[in-house]
Amino acid sequence: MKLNLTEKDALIVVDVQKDFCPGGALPVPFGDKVVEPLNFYIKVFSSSGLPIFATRDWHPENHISFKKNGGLWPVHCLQNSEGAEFHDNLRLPPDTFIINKGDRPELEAYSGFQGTLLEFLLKERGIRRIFVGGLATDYCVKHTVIGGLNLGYQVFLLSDAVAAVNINPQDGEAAVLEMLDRGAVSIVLEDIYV
Ligand code: VGL
Ligand code: ZN
Repeated sequence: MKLNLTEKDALIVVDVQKDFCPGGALPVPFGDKVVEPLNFYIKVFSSSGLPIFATRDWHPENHISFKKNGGLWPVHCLQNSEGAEFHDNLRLPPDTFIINKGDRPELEAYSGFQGTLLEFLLKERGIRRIFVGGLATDYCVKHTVIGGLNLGYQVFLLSDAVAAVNINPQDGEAAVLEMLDRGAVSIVLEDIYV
């Protein structure tokens, strides 16, 4: 496939944070492997003058998703903690839009659209197609992709720049199939790199 980027396109980098990488509080296996391909996507979008959005999980201590509060997960991505920082090697330009999510204690918010200004900011810029990669395929990437599809965006899944938690071994693959089934299009860097 060969895709030409236009002014209606935006890159969305999902939750590439230290806590989701090896050594972090909720490590995604090989989570750090998305950094290098994402840096290429970032270069392509930024050199084309296209907007880049980076979501980050941004939880308060009393967040509902933590085991101690009845949820599924160990404490992770606490607001302003080191674990909530983006991976050190992720090269986001200074004009990246940072989207905090999961900052309300009672709301899970796997999707970058949930409880954030993401849709407003995309609309404001006339964005119609979003290119989504990051962590994790089976949670926040999946919900952000499906959220975008439900809002009417054309969604491209950056399949060479995602990694899955895989609590069950097939979760990542199942998530990809579900995204494709709902209308997302899977691409790799070579499909847009000129
Ligand atoms: C995520 C589990 C808990 C994610 C966030 O970013 O995919 N997963 N919080
Ligand atoms: Zn979380």
